[in-house]
Amino acid sequence: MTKFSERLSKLREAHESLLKRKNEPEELSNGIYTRYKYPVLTAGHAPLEWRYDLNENTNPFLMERIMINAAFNAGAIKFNGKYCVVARVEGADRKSFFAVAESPNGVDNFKFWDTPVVIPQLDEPDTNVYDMRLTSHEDGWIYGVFCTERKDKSAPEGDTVMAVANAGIVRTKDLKTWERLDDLKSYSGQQRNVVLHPEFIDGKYAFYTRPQDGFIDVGGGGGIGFGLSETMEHAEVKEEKIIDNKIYHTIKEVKNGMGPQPIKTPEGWLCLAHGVRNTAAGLRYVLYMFMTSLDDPSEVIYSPGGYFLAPKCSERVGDVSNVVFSNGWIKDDDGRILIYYAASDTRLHVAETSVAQLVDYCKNTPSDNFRSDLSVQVIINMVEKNMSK
Ligand code: M1P
Repeated sequence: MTKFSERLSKLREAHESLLKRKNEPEELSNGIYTRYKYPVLTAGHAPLEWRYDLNENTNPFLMERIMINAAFNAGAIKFNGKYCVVARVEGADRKSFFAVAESPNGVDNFKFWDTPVVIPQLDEPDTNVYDMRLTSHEDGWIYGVFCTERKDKSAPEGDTVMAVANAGIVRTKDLKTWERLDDLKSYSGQQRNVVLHPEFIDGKYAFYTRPQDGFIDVGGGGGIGFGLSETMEHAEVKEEKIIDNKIYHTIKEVKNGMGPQPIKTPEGWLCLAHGVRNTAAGLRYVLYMFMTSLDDPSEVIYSPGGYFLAPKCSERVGDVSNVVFSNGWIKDDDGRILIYYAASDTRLHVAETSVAQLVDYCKNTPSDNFRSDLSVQVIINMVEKNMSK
């Protein structure tokens, strides 16, 4: 065996064993959801064929020619009986792209398809693309709404940072061929974290938006907006109503954004979102939930206080530490829900729960009363209730 083939077989063995690793649920959960121990996707899951020139003549040292940095924020969908995620994969060159990975059970054995997703370009190409939300719409298409980032043309000379974010839109029937549609047109500045609602509202397409004045800072904008568009081919939201705002001294004080497409339940739409606050150590991203009315998804009917899921232990460390972010979840026919959440912009995890648990959580978790003394009163009420048993 040559050194090359010896190294190749070791690489293949390590890759196989990572992909085949069985995941384990945590032993004692909080009753709301159960985290799984291992990330379901990491940079190491990327196929060797993406990273190595496997020809001994042209790559005698069997070097990684293309390094993959991270695999994280993923849209998710059950497709042909398989649990599929469309992950944000980031190369060493800092460019993100999309790639589909599938699993037979949703909690382990995720394997990337042979090649990354090809996103057709518009007249002005995307510099970077990320965070695709997948919506299986009642019009029959699967839509992917993602963030497209381009250099800000109004940036002063020498400014190599200023960028503009907007919602790019693609659609597919097979997760393989993606048709590019016009980017979302809106009138409230930049957009990130845009999500398509799965049903028509008043015969129109409905979008959750996140207007923002700048690329990072939402400025005077922010909050989760809601607006309607006549078409998807040339999506245009003329008016945005803020349905869930950022609020002083809460987990969403700095900004927030919708997570995956909402899940319909007999009691309302389950919505998962992320909230951001500032700390001396930088921004902290957590997940939170709310429910909206079945009759009017722009009306919030339950708003549990505080975070739903926050970065814990090793999840707290990564390229952008102290971040959890989710743009994908899957509901099974039996009501099981798998929440795909990414840790610190580096890897993808899964937590398991159910429609019944999440509805109970949204209806019965005390809301935020915005003051310490009122939080104390909520605890005392609970203690008194327990003592009177
Ligand atoms: O780095 C944390 C997250 O930052 C952005 O989210 P938001 O627009 O709410 O600040 C996104 O770039 C997201 O991908 C990233 O995980």
